[in-house]
Amino acid sequence: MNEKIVKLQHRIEKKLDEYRYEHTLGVMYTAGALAMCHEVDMNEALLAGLLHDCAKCYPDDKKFELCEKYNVELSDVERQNTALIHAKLGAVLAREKYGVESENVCQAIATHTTGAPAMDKLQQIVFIADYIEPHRDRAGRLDEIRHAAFEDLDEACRMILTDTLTYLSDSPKTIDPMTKKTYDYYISD
Ligand code: DGI
Ligand code: FE
Ligand code: FE
Repeated sequence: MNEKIVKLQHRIEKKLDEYRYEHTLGVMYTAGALAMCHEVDMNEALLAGLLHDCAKCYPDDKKFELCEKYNVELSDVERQNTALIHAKLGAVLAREKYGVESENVCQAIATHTTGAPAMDKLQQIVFIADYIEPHRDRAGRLDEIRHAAFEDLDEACRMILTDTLTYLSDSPKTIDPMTKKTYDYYISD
């Protein structure tokens, strides 16, 4: 784990509440382990895991203010479902505030909530690690998905997308078009 990541860890700790910081460390180490397993750059996975929720704990008005400042364009669905904003905003903060130079890392942060069609391995790893990290305990069949994640990234994505779509369909939340596009891509693949 490189020195840059250790330094950033202290900055991120100050920006998150206790639960979110513990979750973040879980995602970081899970992403690192998945990277080892699937031959992806470990430091990129650790960095993306560490920063994936860096914009999560700002109040909504601050999120909107930061989006304006950094020219992050929001869709109507994002404006109405503010829990979605932290992914795109987090990618921009990673670049502008935390000095991340890797576009791959920023992209993996941007897509960690909805996924995206044809994700690269780093994107898949962050998307999956967010769902399976050790503190997560609410979703169904977590043991099965955790096992699949170390065998087959596409299969783990399919399982997560299937369960997420079912979960969102049962809730009053609007399904983001990107969530649906990602689902269609992986399920019909
Ligand atoms: O940030 P985390 O809690 O670690 O996890 P996340 O980035 O996957 O965000 C989860 C939140 O995003 C949760 O409140 C559900 C919401 N979400 C994910 N996909 C969609 C969605 N909300 C809406 N409205 N539509 C989606 O497609
Ligand atoms: Fe998130
Ligand atoms: Fe997360």
